[in-house]
Amino acid sequence: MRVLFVTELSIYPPLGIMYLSSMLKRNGHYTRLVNMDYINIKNALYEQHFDIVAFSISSVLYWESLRICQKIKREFDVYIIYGGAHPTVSPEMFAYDVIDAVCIGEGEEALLDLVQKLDEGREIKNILNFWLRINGRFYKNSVRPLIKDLDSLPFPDRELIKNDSPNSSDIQPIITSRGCSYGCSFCLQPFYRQLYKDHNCRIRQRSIDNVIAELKYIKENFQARLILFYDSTFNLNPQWVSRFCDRYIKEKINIPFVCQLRIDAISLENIRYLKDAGCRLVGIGIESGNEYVRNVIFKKRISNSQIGRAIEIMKKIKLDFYTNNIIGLPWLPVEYDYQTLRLNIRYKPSFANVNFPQPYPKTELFYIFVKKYNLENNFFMNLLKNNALFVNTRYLFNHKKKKEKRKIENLHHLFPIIIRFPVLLSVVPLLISIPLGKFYLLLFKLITGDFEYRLVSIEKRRVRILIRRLVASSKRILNEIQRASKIHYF
Ligand code: B12
Ligand code: SF4
Repeated sequence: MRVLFVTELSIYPPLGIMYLSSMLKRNGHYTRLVNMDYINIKNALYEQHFDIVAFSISSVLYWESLRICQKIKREFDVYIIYGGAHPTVSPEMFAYDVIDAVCIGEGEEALLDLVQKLDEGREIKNILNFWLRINGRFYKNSVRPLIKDLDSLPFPDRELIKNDSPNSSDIQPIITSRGCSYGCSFCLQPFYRQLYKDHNCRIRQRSIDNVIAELKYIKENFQARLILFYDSTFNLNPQWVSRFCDRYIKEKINIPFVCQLRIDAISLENIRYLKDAGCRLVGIGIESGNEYVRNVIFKKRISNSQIGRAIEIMKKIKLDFYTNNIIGLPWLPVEYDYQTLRLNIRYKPSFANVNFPQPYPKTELFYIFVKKYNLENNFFMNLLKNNALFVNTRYLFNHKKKKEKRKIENLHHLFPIIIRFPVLLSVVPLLISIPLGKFYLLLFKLITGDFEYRLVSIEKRRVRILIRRLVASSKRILNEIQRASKIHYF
C-alpha cells in the first residue's frame, strides 16, 4: 500500500511518524511525508497514487487538519487515518464522516495491522487500537499491549525527512524510553497510564547498545550537528544515564546533544557524565516559583530546595540549562507569578520558556478548569476551534477584569526580558499595568526568537544566528497575525 503521512513540519522532526514509516517500509509498503497544508497534500496526491492519507496531530492541529481533510475527501478517493496525541485523547472525532479510522495510543503494530488487512481486503473491524467507520457503522476497539521490547522496533525512518522537511538533517531527534511514572496535572502521561492500565504499563527503556547503534547510524549517514533527545524525562533511570554517557564517549559519537531532566533525579555524578559526553543544554521544568502552585495544582512534586540543589550542581559543572515555566493560572493573583519570575532571576537560566496554562483534554488540569468555571466538557474543543487558547488569552482570562488580564499578558511578554535585565524587577508592577501589550509582544518575539535559534546560540555562531533569528521572528510574527485574523469568538 502507499501511505502519505501528514503533519505540521518544523525543524523538529516528527519521530512518531518516522517510527511508523520504517515499520511500514520494512513490510514492503511505500511512504512519503508532507507538511500539513492543503496545497502540499493535493500536489502529492496528483503527483503519485496513494491509498491512505495518515494524519499525525496534537490538539493544536485538530481543527486545521479537519478543514484540510474535508477538502481532500471531496477531491480524492483515499482512506483517511488519524493518530497521535489528540486522537488518543479524543477518538470521538471519528464521528466526522471524512475520517475512516482513528488510532489510539502506540501506533507501530496497529497501523501495520490495518494497512496489511486493507491491502489484503480482509476484515478490519476488530483491529485493536482503532476506532473505525465501516459502511456508516462505528466499531470501537480497545488498545493492544504496549510494545515491551523497544529494541525490536526498526530505527525511525530518517530518509523520510531528508527532502520534505525544513529540518535538513542537521538536528536529529532520538528517543531512548517511552512512558513516565510521574503525575503532573498538565501532562498526558497519567492519562496514557490509565489507558494502558490493563497491560501492566511501565516505563520502557531501550538498551544502551541499541541507542548507540542508532547514533552511529546517524553519524555515518547524516551530518547531524545536534542530537535532540525527545524523552520527556531523560534521567528517569540515573544509572542508565551514566552508563550511556560512558559509551557515548567511548564510541566517539561526538555530537552535541540536548535533553530534558527531572530536577529531583539530578545528581552531581550524572551532570558530570552528561557534560563530559557532550551535553550542551538541559531543560528543567520549574513550572512555578510558588510551591503550592507547583506541587498542589501542577502536581510536580519538586521542592524549592531541590531546585536550588540541582541548579547549584549544574552551575558547578558549568552545564547550561533552560527552564520551563507556566504563569497566569486565571484564578490566582499575579503576585504568584512574580515568585516564578524571582526564582528565574535568582538562578539565571540560559533562557526561560514561559507559557500560559494549557488545559489539554483528559489532563487533570483540564478537569480543574472545567470544575472551577462550570464549563461544559466541550469548552476545550471550542477553544481549539477558535484558536483562542494558543494565539491569545482572551478566552482563557475571560472572566478577569480588563486590568488584571492586561497585567498577566504583559507579564508573560516581559518575562524573558526581565530575567535578562533584573534591574527591571522593581518596576514590574508599573510596567505590566501600562497598556503597551502589542509593543511588549513584539519585544517578546524579537528577544526569544525561535527555540532553534536559542539552541544554535549555544554553538556560538553569533552572526548567522542573528540573521536567522530576525528572519524567523518576522516569519513567526506574520504567521501569527495571519492566524489571529482567522479567530472567531463565540
Ligand atoms: C518531542 C515533543 C515535541 C517536539 C517535537 C514534536 C514532533 N514533531 O513530534 C516539539 C518541541 C516540536 C513539540 C511541540 C509541541 N508539543 Co510536544 N511533545 C513532544 C514529546 C515529549 C515526545 C513526542 C515523541 O516523539 N514521542 C515519541 C513517539 C514515538 O511517539 P508519538 O509521537 O506519540 O507517536 C506514536 C503515537 O502517538 C502514534 N501516532 C502518532 N502519529 C500517528 C499517526 C497515525 C496515522 C497513527 C496510526 C498513529 C500515530 O504512533 C506513534 C508511534 O508509536 C511528547 C510527549 C510524549 N512523551 O510523547 C509531547 C507532546 C506530544 N507535545 C505536546 C504539546 C502540547 C506540544 C505543543 C502544543 C507545545 C506548545 N504549546 O507549543 C507543540 C505542538 C506542535 C505541533 N505542531 O503539533 C503534548 C500533546 C498534547 C495534546 N493533547 O496535543 C504532549 C503529549 C506532551 C504533553 N503535554 O503531555 N513537542
Ligand atoms: S511533565 Fe514530565 S515528569 Fe511530569 S508526568 Fe509529564 S513527562 Fe512525567
